[in-house]
Amino acid sequence: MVPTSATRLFSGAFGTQPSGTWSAPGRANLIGEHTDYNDGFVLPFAIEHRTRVALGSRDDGVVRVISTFDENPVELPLAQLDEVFPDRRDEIVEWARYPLGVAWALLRRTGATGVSGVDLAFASDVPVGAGLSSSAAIEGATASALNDTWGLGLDPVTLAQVGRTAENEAVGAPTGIMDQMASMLGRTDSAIFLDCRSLDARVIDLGFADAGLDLVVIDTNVTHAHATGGYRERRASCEHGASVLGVSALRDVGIDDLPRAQDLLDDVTFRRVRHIVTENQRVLDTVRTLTEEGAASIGDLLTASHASMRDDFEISTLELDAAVESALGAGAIGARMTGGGFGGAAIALVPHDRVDEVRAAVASVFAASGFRAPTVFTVTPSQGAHRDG
Ligand code: GAF
Repeated sequence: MVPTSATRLFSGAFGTQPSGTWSAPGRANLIGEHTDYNDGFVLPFAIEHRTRVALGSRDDGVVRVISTFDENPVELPLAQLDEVFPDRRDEIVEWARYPLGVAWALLRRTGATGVSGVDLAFASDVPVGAGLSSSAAIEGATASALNDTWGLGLDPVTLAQVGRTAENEAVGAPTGIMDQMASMLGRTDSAIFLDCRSLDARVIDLGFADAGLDLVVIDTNVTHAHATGGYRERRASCEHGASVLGVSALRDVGIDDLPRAQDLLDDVTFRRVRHIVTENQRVLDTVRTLTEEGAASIGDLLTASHASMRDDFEISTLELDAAVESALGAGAIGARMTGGGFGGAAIALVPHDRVDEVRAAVASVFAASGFRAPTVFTVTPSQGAHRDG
């Protein structure tokens, strides 16, 4: 096994060699924001930044986790996971709720008994708090490792559902399923077109390199906290809108229904609903445009998505707006914030020879505005979760 920071952490902390390593990526969302929990459409892709886990079995039914975030191991008998989650989760240090929550959700879903204890050591290069889903990466890596080790035989979509259960119930963040699906199903140079109602997933070729485009991430380094506050509120507004309109989810509201929705809803709820309805349409339009015309033609859809999140859904920030505007001004063909919002990162689709200009423009606008310096880097659509060694 090639030594990695996860295997080194494992042997340093546990004094033995792991029996295997697995990894799962973070994701960027090309388009389709807050549509997942409305049963709608999303088009995310896995990025090359990954969380790696080294695993060794134990014969005492105990799970021990350690990570480069926090080198103090957290230890619990598997039989006690049910006592801790969900009600006593506060007793577990926050990062460890993700892997322990996945173990809990896996055992609950499968009813498996008599599985071995495990030591797990995690190392991640997915930026935390950037809206690039470091949480789905740790969930996907854990779910893949335990699925193989415990011989559960679950498929990637089921593992994504397990990850979402962990996030919703063990961690307590009321998210949809987009991030876990992207992390499990990601493919090189492709995005995953996901129908969040049926969970049908189609691999869509992005062809960025052939179109001479780079996907640039602008991490504002302003941390989001969607477990509370804004994310939860937006979700509640969408549910309220759906219930007034008499549908089970906003997926069932079409563009033609918007005039009626405007008559029935208060202004704020109407704008939240309009974002979801138009964003679903933009995802469908983006998939069609990618397939028929190629990546060079999707820029305006990305930028329109940002405007909708800024003006209707109101989840952007001054930093994200500045990132989008300065990238567009320096030659990006489209740009938008990505992820849950209230901070985190924007993405920009940029002709290869304009990337340095975009980088410089964003840095200079941030400095002139007195914002914290952003981190700007390119990402490549990458492979989803797998066993590494
Ligand atoms: C976060 C959530 F985890 C996703 O489920 C999704 O709702 C996203 O915000 C917004 O599109 O990443």
